[in-house]
Amino acid sequence: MSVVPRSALFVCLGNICRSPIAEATFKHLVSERGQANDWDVDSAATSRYEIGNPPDPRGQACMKRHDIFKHVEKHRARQITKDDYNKFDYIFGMDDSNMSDLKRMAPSGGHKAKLFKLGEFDSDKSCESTIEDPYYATGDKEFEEVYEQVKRSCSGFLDSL
Ligand code: WE7
Repeated sequence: MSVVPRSALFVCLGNICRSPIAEATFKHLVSERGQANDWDVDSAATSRYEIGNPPDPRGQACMKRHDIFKHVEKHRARQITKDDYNKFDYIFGMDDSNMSDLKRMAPSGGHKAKLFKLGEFDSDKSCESTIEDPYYATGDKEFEEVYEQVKRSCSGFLDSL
């Protein structure tokens, strides 16, 4: 059975730590559900700072541990564009700063995409809805926490459809 194609864009500050992990995790989950071909999935930054850079080495290591790095191997950081707001059905930020940037950067006069804070879909309600920036982390623990939060949240979102 074919379905209406859907699209999701994951956004964080630099598009090198959290949002590539979210993109890879979401692609993995829709593949598991046999829906890979129904979804257009990408990630982007609110800032210009990391444009052109690959995912953070610690994020790459995390994704390799979970065998999902293949989904973002070719990804390079890009900044969100006004067009993204009308191309994607769903745009997800990771923290309150991302959400206010996403609202501020939206095209004036409305857009198609629904904006959500990804962690709002976390089934573990004891977790904060913010997926914290692991950029200044010193070990693997923070990236693993990002992965676990993102995975529960993406599953929760897919279950909500
Ligand atoms: C980050 C970052 C993250 C912080 N990825 N960068 Cl030095 C800088 C300045 C503007 C935009 C970006 Cl993206 C960056 C590099 C890349 N996850 N997190 N910077 C960060 C975190 C807490 C307080 C201040 C910053 C710049």
